[in-house]
Amino acid sequence: MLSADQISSYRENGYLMIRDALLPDQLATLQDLTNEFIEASRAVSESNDIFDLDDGHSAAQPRLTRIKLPHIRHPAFWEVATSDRLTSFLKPLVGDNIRLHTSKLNTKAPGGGAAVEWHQDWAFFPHTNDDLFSVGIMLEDVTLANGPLMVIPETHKGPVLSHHQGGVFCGAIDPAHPTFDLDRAVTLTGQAGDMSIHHVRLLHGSAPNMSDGARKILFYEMGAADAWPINGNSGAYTGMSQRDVWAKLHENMICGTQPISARLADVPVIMPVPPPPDGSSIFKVQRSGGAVSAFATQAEIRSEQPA
Ligand SMILES: O=C(O)CCC(=O)C(=O)O
Repeated sequence: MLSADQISSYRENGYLMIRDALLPDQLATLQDLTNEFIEASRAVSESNDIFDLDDGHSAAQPRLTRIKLPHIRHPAFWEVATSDRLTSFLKPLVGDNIRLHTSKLNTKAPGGGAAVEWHQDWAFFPHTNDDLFSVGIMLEDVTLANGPLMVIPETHKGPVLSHHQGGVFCGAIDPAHPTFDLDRAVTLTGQAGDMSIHHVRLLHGSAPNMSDGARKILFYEMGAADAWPINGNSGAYTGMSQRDVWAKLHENMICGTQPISARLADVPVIMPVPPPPDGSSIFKVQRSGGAVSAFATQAEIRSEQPA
């Protein structure tokens, strides 16, 4: 359950922190499984359907940015998502009918694990309404040092900023954008078992993990079941890649050109196309799409400091 204050705070600010959201046995199960997946990644030398590898990954030292789609990798991830415990926090925000859009377990590796550049999830998967959010379950303590999620309150009520660079979708805003105000950012730290919820249009990002432990946050992207995905980001539903969808749109043109804007009532939408060369995870989208980093300088300064 959520209190009336929590609900109005979410509506006003676009995010919410819930302490001890997971039951102890749920947390322990997911922690064990996550460690097993990280162990299994020792056998992998290239990113694949399950693992998104970070720079420097090796059998001796696993370095992952992400375990992809955990809800289909092991039933426990689905069971937690659908548990009465979790849904009791979500129903007050978007009603009783909730659908999962996707899931990911971002396991930012120790000692510099990749930043996530500032973005709005909505830019990746626009829907017919914006009653969608991302649930972030902390599987280990999240501290200032290990690349916590940062959010800019109330931006979910503002415009959807451009996530394009050089005419390509790059999954990140330009940090030089005049409305981007880092001074307003709130850092979401917490203990294992705590959970954040952020609105699909809220601006958020996270710095590299400069600690000596992995930063593990399990994200479920969900929303009201009456929010229908707008075609063009149909990969999660059709199995088609963004590249194939983009090609198909062109194939079907009778005359003229395919615009990247879409006309809709009430919700601002910019379609996440043309896709970048590698769309296999947000890390790869931002890197291959040429996103301008808000964190590069910070990471460089930190890595230049003597150990
Ligand atoms: O892992 C993080 O810190 C942020 C993840 C995120 O925003 C995303 O994957 O869309």
